[in-house]
Amino acid sequence: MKTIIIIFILSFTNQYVHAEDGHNLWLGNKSTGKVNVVCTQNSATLTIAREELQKGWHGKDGASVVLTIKYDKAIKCDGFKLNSNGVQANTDLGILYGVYELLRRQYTGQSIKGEICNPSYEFRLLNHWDNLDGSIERGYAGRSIFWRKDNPFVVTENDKMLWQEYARANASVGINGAVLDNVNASPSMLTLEYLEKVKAIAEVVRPYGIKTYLSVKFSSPSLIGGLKTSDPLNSEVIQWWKDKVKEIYGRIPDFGGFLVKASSEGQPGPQDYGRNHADGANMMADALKPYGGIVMWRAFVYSPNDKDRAKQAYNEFMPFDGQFRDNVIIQVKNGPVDFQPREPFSPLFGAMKKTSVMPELQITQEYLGQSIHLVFLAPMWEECLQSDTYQEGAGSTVARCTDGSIYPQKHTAFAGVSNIGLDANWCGHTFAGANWYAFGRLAWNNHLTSEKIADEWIKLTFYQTPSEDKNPISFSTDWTKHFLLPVKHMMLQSREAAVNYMMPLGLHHIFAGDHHYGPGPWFAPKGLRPDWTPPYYHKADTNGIGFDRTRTGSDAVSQYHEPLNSQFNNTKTCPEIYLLWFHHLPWDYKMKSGRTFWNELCYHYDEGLQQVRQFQKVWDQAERYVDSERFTQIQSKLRRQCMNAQVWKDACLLYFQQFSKLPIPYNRERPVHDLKDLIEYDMRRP
Ligand code: GCW
Repeated sequence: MKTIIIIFILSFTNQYVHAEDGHNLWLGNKSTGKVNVVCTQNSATLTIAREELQKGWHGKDGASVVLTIKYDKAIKCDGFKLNSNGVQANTDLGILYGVYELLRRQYTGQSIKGEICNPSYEFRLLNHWDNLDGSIERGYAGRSIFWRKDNPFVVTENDKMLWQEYARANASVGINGAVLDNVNASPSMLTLEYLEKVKAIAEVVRPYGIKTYLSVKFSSPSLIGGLKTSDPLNSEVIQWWKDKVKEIYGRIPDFGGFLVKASSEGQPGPQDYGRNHADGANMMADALKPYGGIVMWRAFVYSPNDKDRAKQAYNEFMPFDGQFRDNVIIQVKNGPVDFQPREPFSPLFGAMKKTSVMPELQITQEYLGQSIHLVFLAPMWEECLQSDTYQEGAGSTVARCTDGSIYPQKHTAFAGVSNIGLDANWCGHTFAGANWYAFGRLAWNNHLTSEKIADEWIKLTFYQTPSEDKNPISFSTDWTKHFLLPVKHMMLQSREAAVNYMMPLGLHHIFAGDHHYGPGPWFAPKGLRPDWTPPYYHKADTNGIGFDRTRTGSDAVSQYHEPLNSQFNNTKTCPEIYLLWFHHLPWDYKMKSGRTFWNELCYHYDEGLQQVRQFQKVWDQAERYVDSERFTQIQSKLRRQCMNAQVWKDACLLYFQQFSKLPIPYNRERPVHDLKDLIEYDMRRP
């Protein structure tokens, strides 16, 4: 009887649908046939490659695949050569990446025609802002998968399984490193028991090619080493770091190196001892050098009394160009301020010509709706990577200035602040998984388009091969038309929608204090440092709005190479998306559309809200193609996103209207809230 009921239920279940909590990410697809894997060598990594082919094969049933490790100088690092019947690489890891690419192409219906795929960057890293008590700074998907408060040093089978799944997901998109702890680092990270735990993690993730790295606190020698100082030029301090590094490599022979946030937001650094960034970074680099380790030294620095925070990183780092050791990489956030919904690229890209420079992106959506809002970040990253710096003539994009195409930098790297936690679906929102995926894909190939990445991710994450399907995969017209295309369109619009309803036309950092989830353009408690308050950034008054960074203002424009310097400096040539970043404009300034600036601002806020309402419609129509668990979770998050977008629009327009004193254009929808209520309102409350 039981069997009959089950068969009855199964026969009525939609062919595309099965219960799914999102834990499988983009890797949930089972093979549709058998494959014979030929490989004469053996290693833990090659065993994984073999098993992945068997688990996920979607090629011809009974076909053979040959895995060949043979040196070819056209293949770089862990790159590979792909054929429909085999993968060739210089390393085992190259084979594994080739296998994942082969399976991805089979599954997403892309052709395979004997080509070489080399990674754009040598080091492709997640930065976990995980604290040793298990909390995660700016984490929105549960607690840390690496650290916990109770029984911190016990390693369970469950831990190992999770770390393995984590490593597999990373390897499948080419990520090859993980910084395991917060850049606001605890000195305890370097104590024996924690290092033992790092060793345990490293052992699990190693076969997948993931190297472990640690964020370290600059003052560790005095905090845990018993020294009187942490001065980087002090011989005892130098020796302390050498000994510590030796101790680490004794446990973790393939340890990757250190990430350092120094002299920034209260973190200690070389400047506390009258030294500079190069003194600090080089001292650590020398300790790591004998083992092949690197130092990623962050350029995220700014001071409370700065006239323009956006200028500080450039001002502080440019004088040291050429003075860093060759195993130091300066890690630069994509924009000059701080992971805002939209910023121009950081002027350090391309400007530091004699130093290795790496981009740092934020995958966790600190400033983009956290794990509630559906915002696909690839378009934002693509915008940054494809921005032309003009540093070595036209075509000197951020991508080419950082991946070794233009400058002969010794190391190339790409980092993303992770959005992963203990939530069943890893990232809190199913669509936030797309951002982890996109980060990895762009780290491997910084010329991929957002459209291609979204297309792949949707197919891998949502398409269930109907049981009667024989290979090769063919996506039904129905699924393509009613699911793939509208959902992809929604993803590709989602970042611009967020910019529209949060801070369009160059506005930035007008978030509620501290949590950065909702709007707070008014937020300016007495005594708080000005650069932590929105009025510092929007400068709204009765004359107008925006931060004057022109040559007669803070002159941040001059940190950009011509023709950008002049372009940004002039309101007529400055792209409208950056207008308030570079200019203080009168409310009646004439925009290209013919509208006044105030009216244009109202249009953008309203447009953002309408876009999210449209996303709801797209998603509700997708119901029959998605399992109910993921469908309802996303549906309910979209409802909150709509309510939040309304709050953003009302809060910002009503607040700025106090200065513009102009009506909201009568053909736009009216605010539905009162400003005074919104000032009291905490948008984090569901
Ligand atoms: O954006 C700010 C965040 C901090 C973060 C800092 C950084 C880890 O609000 O939470 O600290 O950037 O990047 O160091």
